[in-house]
Amino acid sequence: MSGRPVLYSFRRCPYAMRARWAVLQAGLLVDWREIKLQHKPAPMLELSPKGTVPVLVLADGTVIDESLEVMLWTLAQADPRDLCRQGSVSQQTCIRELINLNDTTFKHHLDRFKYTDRYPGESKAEHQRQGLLVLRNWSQRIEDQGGWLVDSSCSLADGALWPFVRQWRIADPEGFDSDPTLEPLREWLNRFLQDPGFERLMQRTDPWHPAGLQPHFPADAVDVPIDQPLFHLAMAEDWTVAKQSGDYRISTRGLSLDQVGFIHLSWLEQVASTFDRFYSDAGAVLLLTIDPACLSSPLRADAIPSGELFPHLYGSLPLAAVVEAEAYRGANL
Ligand SMILES: N[C@@H](CCC(=O)N[C@@H](CS)C(=O)NCC(=O)O)C(=O)O
Repeated sequence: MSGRPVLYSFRRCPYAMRARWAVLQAGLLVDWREIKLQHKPAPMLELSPKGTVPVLVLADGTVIDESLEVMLWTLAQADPRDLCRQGSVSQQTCIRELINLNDTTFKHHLDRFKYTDRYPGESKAEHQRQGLLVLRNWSQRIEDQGGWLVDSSCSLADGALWPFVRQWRIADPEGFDSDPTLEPLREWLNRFLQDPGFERLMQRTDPWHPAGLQPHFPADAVDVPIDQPLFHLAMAEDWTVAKQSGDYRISTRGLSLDQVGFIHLSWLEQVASTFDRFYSDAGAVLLLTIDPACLSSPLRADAIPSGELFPHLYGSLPLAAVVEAEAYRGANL
């Protein structure tokens, strides 16, 4: 046993997709049990007799078997982009209402439009009409709010809905792609589909068996050992701001934690090449030495496109975790 939460999942299920999306956002690693809907594993059914995915089983045995609850638990561990809009009750209400509309009305019409043969006597055209009313409403919202459903940045509502909008598009690609009123919604959906996270959350693995391989999700990531120091190159002026405000919230040169969702870190042997790639023409640069044992936000080493793993911190960097901040000018100086 790894001590990680266990996630029972099914690759193409939109509910499981949104749960895995939240796991990616929070910087967590979970033990990944891919299931076949026709052959659900007995241990899953013992824990959650209703037999739907996703199911998340925590280290203390707690079972979470509703996808929205899985997302909320996951983002309670870390929510570096404030997807849950902690500071705004009205935005939280808006998020709940949007998700509720998706999970009830929209899903109802989506199922009957997509799988009409499973619903004898139902009118495909009528469910298409009703589903499109919802989609057009979301599209208009996205336009009005400046790119996302709740405001001008991604929220829990966006993360919870996009797998279902994707399903609608799969059911009717020509209609979805040619409807001018859906243009903002198409752009919004494409942001999810073109994000590298999409490939990661659609990774494949064999159906789980107790005697087989025990993969984790995301499969390209690994835990970060907490007995080796971590490093971060910081612009001197950003470090000055952090010392005044109490924590450091820059992801990498010119990008904030809020924008990226994690802080880029390096292991010692990666510092010089990171400097050469991104900081060699910068002004005053500091090398921060970080004690990972002093961090409480999740740490996960994620693969960049070349396959190289880099440690990432899914939260702000507390000043107390920085054991040294010294000027850095590259390996050869
Ligand atoms: N309300 C549940 C719904 C989950 C759900 O219906 N998942 C489908 C797969 S997309 C499922 O497991 N169906 C069981 C089956 O088809 O046997 C949630 O949000 O987690």
